[in-house]
Amino acid sequence: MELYYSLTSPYARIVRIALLEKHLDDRVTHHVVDPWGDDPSLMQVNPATRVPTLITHDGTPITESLLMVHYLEAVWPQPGLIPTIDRERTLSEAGLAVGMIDAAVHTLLGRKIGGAQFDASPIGQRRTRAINAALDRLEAQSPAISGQLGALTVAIALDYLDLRFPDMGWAVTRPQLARWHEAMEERESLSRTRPPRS
Ligand SMILES: N[C@@H](CCC(=O)N[C@@H](CS)C(=O)NCC(=O)O)C(=O)O
Repeated sequence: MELYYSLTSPYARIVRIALLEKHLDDRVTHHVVDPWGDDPSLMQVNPATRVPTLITHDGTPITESLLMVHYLEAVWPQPGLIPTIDRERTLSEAGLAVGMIDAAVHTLLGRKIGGAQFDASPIGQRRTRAINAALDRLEAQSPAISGQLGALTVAIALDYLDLRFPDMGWAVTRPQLARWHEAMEERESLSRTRPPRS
């Protein structure tokens, strides 16, 4: 398999972590690319020029991080990221986390296009509200510390907030979630894929 990714993309990190958790990482050729730099090799495999993009053993490109997780789970079910017994819960947590990531990425893009006033616009406020509502829900009920898709994706989303919105201070009013996050960070797949702070 081949994986196109950037070191800071939270979507790509979902797949990188899935590969590590499933002990598949050494079967993958890594291509670190800048998705915003119109890298020709990325454009060739993914018309959307986005990371992550996974090329399967038979040369088929798969885009969309959660579809890649679906593929990996189907072909290499063990160890499972979405165990049958916890399927609903872990999918629900993963969806909540991806919603936070989407809102955060959208906010950054909005600021790039419209400047800092994006945050005060109706759509900017909607995105901020989405992040805070998800954080509040997670404070009320954090996932179990585990290698399941939900917990891993929530940790990725919180790391991304810390990376891109360091002054946000989400942890101050959400002590339980902050403690959960700290404990999750010890997991090897998370520490090995931590985004560089640049
Ligand atoms: N829904 C996609 C989102 C992928 C995505 O937006 N990746 C960003 C990097 S974080 C990207 O490649 N952006 C470049 C662009 O939008 O042109 C997924 O889950 O894989």
